[in-house]
Amino acid sequence: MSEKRDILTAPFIQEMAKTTANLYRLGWDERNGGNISYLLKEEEVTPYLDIHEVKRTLPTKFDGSALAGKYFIVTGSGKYFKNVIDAPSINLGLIRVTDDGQSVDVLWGFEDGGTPTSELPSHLMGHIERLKVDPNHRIIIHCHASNIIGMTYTHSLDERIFSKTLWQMSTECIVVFPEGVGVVPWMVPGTDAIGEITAKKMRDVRLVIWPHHGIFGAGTSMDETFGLIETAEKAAQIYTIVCAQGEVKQTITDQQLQDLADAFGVVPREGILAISKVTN
Ligand code: 2HA
Ligand code: ZN
Repeated sequence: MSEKRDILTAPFIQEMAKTTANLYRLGWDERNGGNISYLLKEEEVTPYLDIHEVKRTLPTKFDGSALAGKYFIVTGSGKYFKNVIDAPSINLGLIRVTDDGQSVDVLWGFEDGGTPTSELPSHLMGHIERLKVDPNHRIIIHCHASNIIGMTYTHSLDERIFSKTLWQMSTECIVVFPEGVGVVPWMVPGTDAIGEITAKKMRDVRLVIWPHHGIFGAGTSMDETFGLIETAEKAAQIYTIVCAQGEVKQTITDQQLQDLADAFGVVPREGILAISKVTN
């Protein structure tokens, strides 16, 4: 058997460590808040691990068979993002979904006996739905983005109205998430039920807001997914500033939002912009 490389030098571990540190630094993952899962290709794992060596098998409470055999590096339940960079093998774990989809095998990490994030159902169900619409999909990040959470107290939770406000708060938003955001009702986190509704939204959008809790973002790379959340959170921050400053005198108009979408070749989600389409 060939010599294995030190997994702590693996690009995916470095990405997890840097991303959790950045999210912590931004104040979006206090205490054990937030979780990340990153779909890995087998050929990314094999230079570092004997994939036949299963340390533990942990049951999941839902049918993950659509992900059978797939590998993920995930943050641990109850673990603090700020600690990942100093102790990856305790705070992260590399898991593989079993053939029957009822459990996950732990191949590396969670060295203090830990388990995957409490939001594993939402993550795995989200991966299942995103992979159906985007074969390059790989990442799901959940975090407690401060201004997005704030907005869920003061703004309508109608997802079309919410999406439009975010688009209006920063010119780049409609280009970065032309499909808008999804908003689910307030629900108990960590359950299959919130996982199901979040994943269902993810058929159409890559950002799903959990009112009074946080946000889920999905994407093909860590940069793209982080950037997506960052862009929405920045727009929410502008909303906070605008509300604090007082009366709104002007905004980006629906026609200007459509012009932006046209200029960047993206299609805004139907039913948000009030403009009459001119066809040539
Ligand atoms: O992992 O963020 O939603 C802690 C949480 C639960
Ligand atoms: Zn959370």
